[in-house]
Amino acid sequence: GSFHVGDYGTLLKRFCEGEQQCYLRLMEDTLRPFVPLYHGVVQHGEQDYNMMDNLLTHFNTPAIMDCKMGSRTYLEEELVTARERPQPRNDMYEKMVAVDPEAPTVQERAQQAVLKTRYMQWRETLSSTASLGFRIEGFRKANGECQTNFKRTKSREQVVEILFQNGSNCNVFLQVLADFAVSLQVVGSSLLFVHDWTGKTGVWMIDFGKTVSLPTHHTLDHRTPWAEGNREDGYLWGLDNLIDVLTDIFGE
Ligand code: 4IP
Ligand code: MN
Repeated sequence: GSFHVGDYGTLLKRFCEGEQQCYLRLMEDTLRPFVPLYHGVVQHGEQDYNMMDNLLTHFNTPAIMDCKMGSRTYLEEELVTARERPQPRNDMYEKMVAVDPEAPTVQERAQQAVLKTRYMQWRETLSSTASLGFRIEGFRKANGECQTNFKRTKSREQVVEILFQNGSNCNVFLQVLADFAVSLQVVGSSLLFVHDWTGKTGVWMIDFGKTVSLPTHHTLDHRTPWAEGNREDGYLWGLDNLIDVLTDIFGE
């Protein structure tokens, strides 16, 4: 895989330059408390890794949930590339038909391949990414049982059901979530929810491979719907909806 548990409570993640740049910036940002601390690049064999805190270190058999945030899960640059040098992918076609054999178009079927951006957009509309601005990617229960089959979890009711089943303690996250503020284009990033039986809890932003600085003077409100060129990521819209759903379940 792309992760290794490192020494002294660290985690090694396969090097990605964009992610390194993002972490370096985050370490100087008001968002610092909400991300794993970054410790630089280390080499292992031939491979470079970004080293960061392992968020699970101080938990005792934790329950974990990963919510991918935002209304868009790929970069606008990937759309440009897909138009200029399209590279249809068979692996993504296979992943698509495994979920819905009817999903590919006639042309995609003939090629047995789909463009990555098409696959990503399909995943967005199949799940709650397009309708709520976040989706549940997976969770691990305290007993070790993992569930990642949420590709079709789309409606608010379905999301509520899963959060309710899993989220014995999601209520404690409400305040932390409400304190968030975001100053980057945040694409494909997740919120990691962790809690354990001792009552310890945490929520962190993770996975910054597609989080990039904006061009000078370009700002986002993270709520305006995305249209090509505006770079909006729907992060705060999704966060609003997530907080809203959790408040419905656990708020007074
Ligand atoms: C995955 O699709 C996720 O969208 C990955 O995004 C994405 O990686 C993969 O693209 C894509 O195949 P499934 O979740 O449906 O399997 P993330 O890393 O945000 O989870 P990147 O980061 O590269 O967009 P490929 O190109 O790595 O296969
Ligand atoms: Mn990624």
